[in-house]
Amino acid sequence: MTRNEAVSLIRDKILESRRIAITSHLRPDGDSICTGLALEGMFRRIGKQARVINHDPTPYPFCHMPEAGRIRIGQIPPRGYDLIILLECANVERSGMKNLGRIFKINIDHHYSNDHYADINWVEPEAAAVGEMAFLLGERMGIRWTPEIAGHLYCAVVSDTGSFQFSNTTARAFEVCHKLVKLGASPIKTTEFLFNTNSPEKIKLLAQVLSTLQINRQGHIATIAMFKKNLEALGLKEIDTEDIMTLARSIQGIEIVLFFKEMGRDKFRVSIRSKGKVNAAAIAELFDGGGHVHAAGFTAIGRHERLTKEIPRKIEAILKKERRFSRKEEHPSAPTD
Ligand SMILES: [Mn+2]
Repeated sequence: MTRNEAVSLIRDKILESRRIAITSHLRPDGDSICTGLALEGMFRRIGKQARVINHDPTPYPFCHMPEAGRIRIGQIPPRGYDLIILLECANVERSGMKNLGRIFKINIDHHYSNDHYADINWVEPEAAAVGEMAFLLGERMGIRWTPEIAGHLYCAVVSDTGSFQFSNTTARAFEVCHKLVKLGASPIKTTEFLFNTNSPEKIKLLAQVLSTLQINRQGHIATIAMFKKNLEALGLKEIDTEDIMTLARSIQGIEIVLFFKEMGRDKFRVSIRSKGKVNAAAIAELFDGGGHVHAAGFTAIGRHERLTKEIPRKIEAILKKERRFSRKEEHPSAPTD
């Protein structure tokens, strides 16, 4: 199905629906939260009953948006909605929602790994954010925009592109943001809100996490770690750590950052960020995870000391093999070694 076909089907389904629930993945991020609120606003403008219902609470700083109070936390009731839109969910389980079996589902995502499980699937890995996709949908629906809706979509794109720094920053992302600013989104307000609201505890945490920095001998894989005790000592709960990874990735020569977040005893969520030709999603898949080309993740079980040695070593071996292979591809007549 082409994008055009998917967007038309989605538009028609929305128009014929009365009560629409919008949900996103567990531990929702700026893109999924702001896009959810924007879609809710868009659908209400065309007379629909719409509501964002997320399984997990809204994290900082998004919980401080005045509209965050509109988000319901919990389960989508099995009756009462005739359409559910799932944002950035590779499968229904990712939403944390149960008993959605019979309700019509639309799956909107910009990640490579997606099970295409819904009645309509619009999966576009080239999109910078689902916020960008929601804007294209709104244009097709002829939505009369408000500064509030434009602001949410702009915030979604800025948040997912790391303020237009990541590799997903495309001409179309700029084009969409250009239109959103014209429609009333405020770049300065968004930047202040997203990036200049750190608490002192967050900066102390940043220092602790960066002090765990290890770099492999070749100098291209950086490892950092965050333990539960770090968060507890500072009285922090779930916290956005994207900026900490961005700092580790700013080290010259670093192509991959592995961020180990302790989830439980000997259990870590490992976030991967990569640069250039290194495919983070492909690496994550080797460890049963998934994600984007430059941002992915997986779960690892074992002692931290052992994992931070073994995992970079495995990745080194894979990269070495891949690079030898691609060199041969580029120079087919080169002697094999
Ligand atoms: Mn996103």
